[in-house]
Amino acid sequence: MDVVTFGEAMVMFIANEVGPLHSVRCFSRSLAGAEVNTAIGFARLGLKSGWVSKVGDDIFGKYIIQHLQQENVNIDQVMIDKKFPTGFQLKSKVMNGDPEVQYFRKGSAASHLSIDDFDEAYFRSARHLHMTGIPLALSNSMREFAKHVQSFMKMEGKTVSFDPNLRPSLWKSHKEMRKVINKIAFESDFVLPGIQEGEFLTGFTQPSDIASFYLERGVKLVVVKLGSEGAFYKSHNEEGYVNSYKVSKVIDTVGAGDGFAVGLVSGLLEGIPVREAVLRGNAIGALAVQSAGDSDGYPTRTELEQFIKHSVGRE
Ligand code: KDG
Repeated sequence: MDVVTFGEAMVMFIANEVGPLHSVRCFSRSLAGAEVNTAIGFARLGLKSGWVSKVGDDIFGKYIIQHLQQENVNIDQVMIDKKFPTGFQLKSKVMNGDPEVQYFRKGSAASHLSIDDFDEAYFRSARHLHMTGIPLALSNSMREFAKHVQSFMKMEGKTVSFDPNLRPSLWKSHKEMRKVINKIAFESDFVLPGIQEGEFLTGFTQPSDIASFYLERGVKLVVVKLGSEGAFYKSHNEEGYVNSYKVSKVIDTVGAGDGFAVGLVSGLLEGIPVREAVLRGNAIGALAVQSAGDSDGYPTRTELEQFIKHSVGRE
């Protein structure tokens, strides 16, 4: 495999009409979960990706498995848990800004993933591990699993990318969130915070200072996502801003950060220059915001190449 990832997938019901969630009558079913989004994104580009998790023995679990089979994501390590259910979430439809999200995931099957479920050979078979901060917040057992996977992959000489993906509502306190997330970030090769996440995690406001904070603690490359302003990257020998692509209509911003990770990490794994990998991240982010589902807008390899070639309207 090229990339392995792990986390929680949820069935997502997206409102068909604009308005607060409690007033919505009709929803469309889709799939959510930062890590599963990235696994789908990598597979669409033709990389071999695997996603490790647990789902409940229920229709939501069946839906997730079927969806991932259709997307060619390896699910050999997706376990079916007889005791706990698959989580789900509702997402509102908005004209501007970020949608309202309500989770129904407490005590889900995925949150029971633990070190007992760790399969050494499966993780060893991947070149790269992509992680996000969400599993660190879901349960103690999942946090231990995450730490274990990261140290194992590092010991095996694999590269690790980490997107903090801060979800304050899932954490007991901001202090704990900062401490736990930074500990994992310091042990990663590539760290990809959004600008506000970077500010919160480091106390700095400038992308360059946020990046230096992590570089000084052992990280090799930091890419700070700046939304419609593009992204800033910094390693020990290069740095720069990469503009975003012009987007005609933003439909839903959720899933854009995961799309960015797919572009960046796939580029790095393919050995293209860092700047081009960041540009690829921006391209997938731009495609992602133009559709309602988290991963619906992620491109195939041909779609990505066409988009980059024809998007002359870069700001
Ligand atoms: O990155 C997109 C995710 O936020 C979304 O799919 C839901 O993973 C999710 C979460 O736990 O918030």
